[in-house]
Amino acid sequence: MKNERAEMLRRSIAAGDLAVGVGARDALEAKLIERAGFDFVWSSSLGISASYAVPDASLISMYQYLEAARAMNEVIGIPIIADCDTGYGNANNVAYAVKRFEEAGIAAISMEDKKFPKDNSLLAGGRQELAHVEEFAGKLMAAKDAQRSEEFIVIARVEALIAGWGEQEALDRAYRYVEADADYILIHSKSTEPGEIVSFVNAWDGAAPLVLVPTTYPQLTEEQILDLGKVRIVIYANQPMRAAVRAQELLLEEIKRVGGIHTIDKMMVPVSYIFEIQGVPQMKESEKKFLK
Ligand code: SPV
Ligand code: MG
Repeated sequence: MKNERAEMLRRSIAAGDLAVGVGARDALEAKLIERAGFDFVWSSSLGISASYAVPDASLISMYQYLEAARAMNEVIGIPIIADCDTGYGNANNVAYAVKRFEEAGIAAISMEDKKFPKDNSLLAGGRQELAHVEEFAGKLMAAKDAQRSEEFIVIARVEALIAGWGEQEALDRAYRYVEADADYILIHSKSTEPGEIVSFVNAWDGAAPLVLVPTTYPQLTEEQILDLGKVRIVIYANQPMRAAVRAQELLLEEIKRVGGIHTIDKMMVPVSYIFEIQGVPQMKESEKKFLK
């Protein structure tokens, strides 16, 4: 079995470029991200759980995350990095999840070294309990052992900075995860200044490329990230969802305020635009051939 989307992601990184992806909660958002020219989609646990309006705290099941990622994958041609939280349990759950995500054509999974059930990393006062290093290394080995194609990518996400355990702990964990065969290291930070991440990146001399999620330190531009030299993937994890919520609330307020929908045309795309994103033109083409 060949995983062509994983190969695509690997190729863009090998070329020395920065692969830039954006977080989606559903297939429509994934499609917009592809159309805007990004390299990959991040199927976000925050986004998918928010689409059910429940906390990002391991509440919905592996299958709900899988179905969301599968639906995205079916309508786009760029790779997906699936945010698989803590791997949904122990090494057995991880092996099972990797088989299902890879069968669905997903290019990569990212798994974080926290205890199940987890809290979102950016949640003020959230439970940020780290798993034992060896337990997590075992989960990474289980993931790599379960993948069927050579190309499939397993990203180890280090949460030591999020949990406040410091840079040395983060580095020690990241080196151990590379030994356990992780393909890339996602180093996450909730600092509102890029200093913490820049310091980690400068100290890192492991074999694996690094992945950043600059939600809380947006000052760090792609150009500056490329200059750091060791980062190959950047994920803008949740901006389309946050923009959509803002836009929808403004629209809903306006309808309430004026008592009708006669003032809101400029706040929306036309229905025909939605039809186009849904692939109606392609469906009509095939109707011509096949509807007798
Ligand atoms: C997500 O988008 O679900 C992530 C990134 O895991 S964060 O919200 O920063 O934890
Ligand atoms: Mg997540």
